[in-house]
Formats: sequence, structure tokens, C-alpha cells
Amino acid sequence: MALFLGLDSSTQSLSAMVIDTDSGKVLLDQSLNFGQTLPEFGSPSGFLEHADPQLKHANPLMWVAALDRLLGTLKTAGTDFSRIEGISGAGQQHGSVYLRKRISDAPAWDPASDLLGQVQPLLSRETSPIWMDSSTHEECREIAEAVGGDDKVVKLTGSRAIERFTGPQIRAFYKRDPRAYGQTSEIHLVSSFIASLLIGQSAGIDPGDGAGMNLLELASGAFDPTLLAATAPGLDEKLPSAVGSRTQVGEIAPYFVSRYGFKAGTPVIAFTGDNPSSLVGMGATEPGTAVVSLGTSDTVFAAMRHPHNDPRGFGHVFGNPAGGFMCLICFANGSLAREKLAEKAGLSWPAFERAILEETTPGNRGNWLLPFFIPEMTPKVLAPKVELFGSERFVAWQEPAALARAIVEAQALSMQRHSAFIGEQPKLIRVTGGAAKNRGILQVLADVFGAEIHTLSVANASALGGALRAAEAVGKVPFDSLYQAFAATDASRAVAPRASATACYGELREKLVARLDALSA
Ligand code: ADP
Ligand code: XUL
Repeated sequence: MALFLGLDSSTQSLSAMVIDTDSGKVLLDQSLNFGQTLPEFGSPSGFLEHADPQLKHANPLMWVAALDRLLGTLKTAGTDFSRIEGISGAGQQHGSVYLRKRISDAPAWDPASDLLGQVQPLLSRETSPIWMDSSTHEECREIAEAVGGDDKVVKLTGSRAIERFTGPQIRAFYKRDPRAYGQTSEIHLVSSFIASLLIGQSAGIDPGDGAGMNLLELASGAFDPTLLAATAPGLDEKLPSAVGSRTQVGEIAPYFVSRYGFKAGTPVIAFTGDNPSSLVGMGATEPGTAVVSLGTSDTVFAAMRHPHNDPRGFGHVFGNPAGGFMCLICFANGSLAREKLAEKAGLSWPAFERAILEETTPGNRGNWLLPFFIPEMTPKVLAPKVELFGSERFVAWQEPAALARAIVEAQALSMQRHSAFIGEQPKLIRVTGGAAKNRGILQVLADVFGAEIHTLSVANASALGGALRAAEAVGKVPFDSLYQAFAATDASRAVAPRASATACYGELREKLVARLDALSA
């Protein structure tokens, strides 16, 4: 047997997946929901509440506690970690963790007590800004100006200076709390932080996740001195190294050997961002297949041979962990917005699905809405904005079924609008994420894009991507053969577009796109 472990520390949960590359089987697929399992962190959706909707932080100790808790639960349930030959994984993108001491300089983790108590004294900042934070508008402007304008930042990094990206967030920390910034010796991404916990050393940052910092030069994969200087003083000394996605960053720390029974010396491969990891998990590392991920955020992404930037500034180019590049467009109002609407309309997920499939029709009889329940980055909407248009009852929130269809149609049309810069319309889209089990949502995506929708039998593409990357780097199994075994689509669940439905969207598309474009003008 050749077993590999993939971990995914996402916005709302930590997941673990174990694959056996000899049998082609997934042996373990388990998630721990932060809000449900660790209520003491006061983060029902994975982040801390704040009166200012632009400020979104999480407690990094929650991610640390989750790692111990999940591994402990799996061990108790009989998982034999000594058979794992390699580990890799992913983290939610852009979020950052601030430490007084480099993890490499901290005392070795002591197996006699939990990790949480050992990491707590290392933090120089109690909370971590995450990807939903939109409070750094001014810092983005300052960085762009210092470097020579937005176009220069795009050329260097693959994105404009973006509010949620790590560089502007680091600059905001430096400006708001210079003393704590001065006391910081190391700044990690969520991905490199989790990898560092596992090896008990400072793990490097890969170009898949590093490109989401506005600090990495995309072409070389190295941190750019001009951007570092424009962001905050002394930053070059506070970042871990930039490493290739296939780099072995270290070996599992003795803590995990003694507590959970890992084999000493188990290699850990650089972690990456959850979206780049899903690109691997969806078997989409070659150009041609677009992926829609319906997680806490909704994202649209695809592999790219050459970096091709979004002239309107919403899309990003990241490193593709398998080599080359990928493009990505992120929508903050993904699952959380659907949840808020479903709650307000009194719909369970099965009712939400039926509402779309059985109780309403494409175009929604002219009922539509703007779905910004939280601040949005694509298009840029700084404060929540939910506006309803259509029949009196709909506008009064009294048509639950039409409300369900309206949010999904608006989201799908916005995805289509904002991914147009990639070029040709995809004929085939692979969909993943928690909401991919909702066939109503899949049908709207199929109809709006006029594309066939495929899902994988494995739901957590990001954790799978971690396991596949470990298998490729450590086990030397090529991605092609891994994809045949693990990333095959489930033909019985394919959803076909209906030409008559696709034709319905002309007028709604025009109205909605005009509103969306006006918002971001
Ligand atoms: P993340 O990886 O960002 O933590 P997931 O990909 O696990 O998130 O997705 C979690 C989300 O999936 C939940 O917030 C929930 O709203 C959504 N979800 C779960 N089941 C359904 C369903 N049947 N229909 C629509 N959405 C669902
Ligand atoms: C991508 C983004 C989100 C996070 C959380 O740019 O901000 O998709 O990675 O999933």
C-alpha cells in the first residue's frame, strides 16, 4: 500500500483525506467544522464577529486546536498514521499569522501537552486577517503608488493590489500597530503555518498561495524587493522563504510521531492555497477545463499556460502547483450569502433545491436581485447591498422559491460576466465545494453558461489535491495516472444545459450586468 495524507484548513473546516495510490481508493475523508466542534472560539462560520463589516479576522489558535482535535479523533477511531508515506495540503488563501519567534527558533513541540498552549505564546498578533477582510483600501493605493501604479503591480504579481491580499494586510498591521509589527519575527500564510506546525520548522510559501500576497514576482516565484519595501519596513526578514510547490519543506515533527503514531521522517511537501490545491484535486491542471468551487466563497478558476491578466482588475493569476499558471476570480458572497437568503426565506437545502428544480423556471418571471449580503470584491461593493426587483410579493421577501432561484441566477450570471476575460466560454465545467451537492444550483450554472456540469465523487477537492500532490512529489506517481484513479467525474451526476433555458437569460443578463458594472465603475 502507498498511502498519502492531504489536509485542508479552509474557512469553516479542517479536512483530512488519505488515499492509497496502489488500490486507487480514498481510505479516509473526514472534516471538522470549526464552529460546531470548537465553539469556544466564538466563530460559528470560521471567523470572529466584528461591528465593522469590512474587518474579518479569525483566531489562528482555532486552526491549531483543530489540527490536534482532528488527528486525535482519527487516531481514536483506529487510523494508522504510521503507514502514511507523505503529507501535503492547503489553507484558505491570503490569511496571515504573526509570530514573535520564527517557528524554527521556537522550542520543539512537547508531546506532553497540546499544541495550542505551545503556539499561543509565540503569537505577536492575537487574530489573523482572513480573505474576507476588505479594510485595506488605502494600503492598496499606497502600495500601488509606491511601485508605479496598478499596471505595474499586475505585471509583477498577476493581480492589482487587492484588499484581502496579504501584502496590503501586512501594511495595515504595520500602520495600525507598529509596535506589534516590530515585535513580529515571522509572518505565515495559513498554508505555510499549518505546514510549519507539522514539521516544527518554518515552512516555505509556494507560488500557488504566494501569488495571493501582492509580494511575489510571478515570473520568478521569488519575493520582489520593491513590493516588500512598499509594503512594510524589514518585511524581507519576516517572511519564510519562497519555495517551489513540489519542495519537501521538512519531516513530520517528533510531536506528531509520539502523539499520533506517524512514522519518523515522513516527508511534508509545501502546502498551497485551497484553490490551487482544488485545481489539482479536480484534475484540472492542464488548460481546457474550468472549475467552479462553491465553498464559503465561490471561485471560478482554470489552468493557464501563459499569464493573462484581467484588464478590469478582478481576476488574478496564481502559480499552478503542477507548473505554469492558473487564473482565479473570487466572489465573497458564495455559500454564506445563499445561507443568509435561505434562512430569511425559511428554506432548508432540500427545499432550496426543489424551489429551483420544480417550483420556478429560468429567468424567474422577471424576479431578480443583487446578492451582496456581505462586502464583495467582485464587483467591488464595500458595504452589504441586497436589492430586489420584480413582483410586489417577491420584493417583500414573500416568494421563497423565487428568492432561491434569484440568488443563484444572479451569482451564476456574475461569474459568467467576471470570467469573460479568460477567453472562450467553457463547454464543460467541473464543480466542487459544499454546495456542489445541490442539483438546483448545478442546473442554473449549466443553463447560464450553456455548459455541461460535472462533479467528482470526492467532495473535498482541496484535501484531495493535497494528497495527490504528496503522492506525486514523494511517491513519484505522475498526475495523469493519479487523475484517472481519483479525479474521474461521476457521469451519472452530469447536468446538461437546456438550450431553451440558456436562451431565457438574455434580458436578465443585460439588466444585471449593467447594475454590476455600474457598481464597480
Ligand atoms: P469551505 O471549504 O470554504 O470551508 P465548503 O466547500 O465545505 O466550505 O462548503 C461549505 C458550505 O456548503 C456551507 O457554508 C453550506 O452553506 C454549503 N452547503 C452545504 N450543503 C449544501 C446544499 N445541499 N446546498 C447548498 N449549499 C450547501
Ligand atoms: C481566493 C479567496 C478565497 C479563499 C477561501 O482568492 O480569497 O477563495 O481562498 O477559500
